[in-house]
This record gives sequence, structure tokens and C-alpha cells, in this order.
Amino acid sequence: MRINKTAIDQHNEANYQEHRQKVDFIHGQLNDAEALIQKLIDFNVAIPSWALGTGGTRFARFSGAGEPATLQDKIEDVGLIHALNNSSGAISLHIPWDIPSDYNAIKQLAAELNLKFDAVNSNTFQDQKGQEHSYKFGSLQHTNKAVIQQAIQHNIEVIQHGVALGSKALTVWLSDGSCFPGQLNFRKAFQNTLDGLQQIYATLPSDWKVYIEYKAFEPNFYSTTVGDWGQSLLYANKLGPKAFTLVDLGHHLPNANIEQIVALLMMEEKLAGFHFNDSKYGDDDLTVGSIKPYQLFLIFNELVEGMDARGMNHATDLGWMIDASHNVKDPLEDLLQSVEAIMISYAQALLVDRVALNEAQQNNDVVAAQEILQNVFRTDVRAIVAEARLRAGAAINPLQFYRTEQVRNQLINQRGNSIASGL
Ligand code: PSV
Ligand code: MN
Repeated sequence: MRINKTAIDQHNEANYQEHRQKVDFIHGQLNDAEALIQKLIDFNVAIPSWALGTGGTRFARFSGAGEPATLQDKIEDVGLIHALNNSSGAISLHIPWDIPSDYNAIKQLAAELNLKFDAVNSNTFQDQKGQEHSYKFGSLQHTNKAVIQQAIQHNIEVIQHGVALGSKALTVWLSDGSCFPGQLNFRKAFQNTLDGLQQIYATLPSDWKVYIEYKAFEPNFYSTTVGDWGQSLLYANKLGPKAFTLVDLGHHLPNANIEQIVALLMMEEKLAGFHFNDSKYGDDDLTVGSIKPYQLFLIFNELVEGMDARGMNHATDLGWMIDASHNVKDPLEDLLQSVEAIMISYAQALLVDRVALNEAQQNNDVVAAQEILQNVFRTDVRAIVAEARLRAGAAINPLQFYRTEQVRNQLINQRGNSIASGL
């Protein structure tokens, strides 16, 4: 299904008056609203191919209907989101969940929908049908060289799929670790993993990057071989200039100061980018900004400060991706909410008065520094984000459009009760 442009125009016309009033109000308060709007128009967040169907827990999965059954359907779903918000112009594939059967057809479909292929993700955390060796006790860390070789080969194949599609990065998340004390020799596990990553790294095309994603726990609950940003940074530094650390917001121990991690990774020029989501307890994979919106803003505050300090292009120099699971919501609605939360935090971070903040920091004026950040966080920038969408031909209110046009019902009519493949 494709979104009818005339329907978007009608939606925008119907909402225009109210929108104009809100935009005029905020526009007048901003120094350089036009530059801000342009940055918002340019900013895109990739949608993961594994998040387009209803997710589940280890207890149950309550699937929806009209879910994408094929990779083509998934690309069409991302196309729907992008048509509505103009901020989701890329899809991130997980292999082997989403192996393209016909590269050209897939690429053509993506091009028609204005979508790019973001980082490709490898999977050595599950055993696939017919797989020779099991990953039960890890992949690259394994005591058996044959398992390591199999995992290396898989990553190389993932790179090849990515090359055929035009991706420029491989994301490696390893579930490797141990469940009980004594199970693993930490040093050997690290060394094996590094050796394996080095062999994968050696096959990267010259214009590619590898993102090393860390996670504190789960599925292993005693140790994880890429358990935190320090370990990921160790691997990335040892691998070389094409290796970076990927931050998934749900992969930290409780109360970790993620914004500080982000600032330091940027300082070291080793920040790959993000898997955005939100969480209350662990890797909850909840809607971005639904639990800790202030933390999200503080992360973007560091990102904007760090990117500007290094003269980086906000839109293209880091990898922006969502990694969420939608167990009780319509996945497309949830993704629209997540992208909106990201755009709001990004817009707010762009509004921070850097000169005033720097001065407050220099003078140890703690109160002023806090006021500067909180004033921005309490500014309602939703109309400016909507204005960026409007100017790019997308919908003033994507979620409202999605509901009034009954997009899910249209998908159900088309696809029936289909359940998403993959996760
Ligand atoms: C692991 O929890 C993770 O965050 C990694 O990015 C995986 O690729 C993804 O979720 C899907 O399992
Ligand atoms: Mn992730």
C-alpha cells in the first residue's frame, strides 16, 4: 500500500489553520528558526526491519493483523512511515531474518519509496535451521574454532548482502558471555572475539564501517563479552579506524549516565550511532522517549554539542536507528511515536544556547546551567517539527492521518491476518 499524496494534502489543509498559529508562536521566539527547520528536514532515523511486526516477550506474542509477511512488505511499511513523517528514509536489515531474494527488485522498491539501506545486522545469537555448529555457548568467543569460523563467515556474508544493497555499515551484536561464574575464561573469550572481529574487519569494503554494539546482560546473566561501552571501545580501538561503538539506549545497567558515555565516545571519534528505544528496567525496547524523555534530550544535547565541536554533519555522520519492540501497540503507530520523540529531542538540543551554557559552566553557575537546559526541554517544539514535515510534503500530524485514514485496516484488507516474519 502507498500513501496517497492528495490525502496528505487534504489532511494538511484541514490542519493548517491550527498549525499556523502554533508555528507562528514558536517561530517568533527562535533566533534562527529557518536553519533549525532545515536541519529537521534533513534528519532521518532508520527503521529496523525486525520492528514492523508485533513483538513479544518470552511468555507470549500477541500478534496483530495485516503485518508485513515479506521483506517487500516491510519496505513498504517503512515507505508508509516515511511518506507520513519524512524522517524515516532508511531501513536496517537483520540477516538472515530478511535476506533479499532479488536485490534489484528490492532496491527498486526502496528507491521508489525514497528509502536507503542503513546498517546491516548479523545474527550469531540464534541457531538457524541446518546450521552446522550451535551458538549455545557463544559465537566469536567460542572454545571451538569451527564455531568461530562459522560466525566469521556469516558476518562476511552479511557484508556481501549489504554491499549488494548499498549499505555502508555492519552492526555486530554478540550475545556471547556466560551464565555462571567459572564458565568462561574472560581473557580467552575477549581474545577469541577480537581475533574473529579482526577477520571480519579485514573484509570490510574501504568505505564501510563496523559498529560494535554492547549490552550489559541478557541472554547471558553473569558476564557478557561485549558488556559495556568500555569493552566495545577496546575492540573498536584495536580493530582500527573503521570500527566504532554503537549505543543501544536499553543496553546499560540501571542509572548509567548515557549522555556522558556519548560525549566521551564522540571525543574519541568512536561513536558509531544509536539504537534508540526506551526502558524502565532492562532492555525493554519501549517507545523512544516514553519513559525518560529528559534523558533523551540530554543525549541529544551532548550529540549536538559534540557534532558541532567536530564540524560533523548531523544528518549523515552518525548512524541513527530505532531498535524497539511493540508488544501492545500497532508497530507503525509506535514507530511514528518514536521518530517524533527523536525529532523533538533533536530540535530542542538545537535550541540550547551554547554560549550561555559554556559561560555558566566556566563560572560554575550550576543553577544557570540547569535553567538553560530545562528551559529548552520545557519548550514545546512540536509545531516546528510539524512545520519541517509540512515543508517536505509529509503530514502535519502523521499519527492522526494514520488513524483517520485507517491505514492498518487498509493493510489488513490487503494482507489479511498475516504475521511478520523475523523476530
Ligand atoms: C539485542 O538486544 C539487540 O539490541 C541487537 O541490536 C539485536 O540485533 C537486536 O536487539 C534484535 O535482537
Ligand atoms: Mn540494538
